[in-house]
Amino acid sequence: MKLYIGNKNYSSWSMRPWVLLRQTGIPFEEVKVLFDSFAPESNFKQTMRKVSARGQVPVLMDNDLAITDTLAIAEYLAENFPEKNLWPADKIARAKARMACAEMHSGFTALRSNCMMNIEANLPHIGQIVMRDKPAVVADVARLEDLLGGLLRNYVHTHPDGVLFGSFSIADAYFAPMVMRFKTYGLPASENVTAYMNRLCAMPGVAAWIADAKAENEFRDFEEPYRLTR
Ligand SMILES: N[C@@H](CCC(=O)N[C@@H](CS)C(=O)NCC(=O)O)C(=O)O
Repeated sequence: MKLYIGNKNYSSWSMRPWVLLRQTGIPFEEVKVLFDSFAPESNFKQTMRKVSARGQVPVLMDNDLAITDTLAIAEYLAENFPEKNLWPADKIARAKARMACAEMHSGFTALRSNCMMNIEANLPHIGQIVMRDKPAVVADVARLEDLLGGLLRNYVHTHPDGVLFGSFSIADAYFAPMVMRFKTYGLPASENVTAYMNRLCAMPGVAAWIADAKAENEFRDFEEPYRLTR
């Protein structure tokens, strides 16, 4: 299988399936298509449109099947590798994990658009301004605390990994880019949620992505609303 991804520093959607594959030891080949721009004539768009008409990353290629959209990729992997328990085994936990991923997929738009993923950057001063001026971001941060805090209270004691549903699942991969945003922008979280974020960052699959992102050195102005120079 091949996974097409964008810049590791910026591409939050790419991070999710990559972390899922790497953390669970499913073999795959990474194909990185660096962002130049998202204009139709850009190298990124021209390259990705040849892979799938949608022209976005991530794309999972399994032989000649191109799967687009992170949730569809995660479901495909869960079906093909049942022994990896990518979703929690318990039906109720699985329903909650799916709810959390679906909410992540379609929600948290204010947080996502005002605090774009930028792993290499350290922007706590921007986080403070955003939290002062953007009530929708404040609401997203509160909702995330509520969601993660609630799951951690219910499940964390069931496994020493201390992740969302006891052992690493699609839900943890789904929230990893959000954790990156909390770190870059110094967003507030409770002690319990902060400890989870730190545990997640230390997991080998997540740590490997972070290390690659920090070493990448491929910066793009259109992904950098807050930095004029580096
Ligand atoms: N819902 C899609 C979102 C994918 C997405 O927005 N990818 C971004 C990179 S993180 C992209 O390819 N942007 C280029 C564009 O929209 O033209 C998914 O879950 O995979």
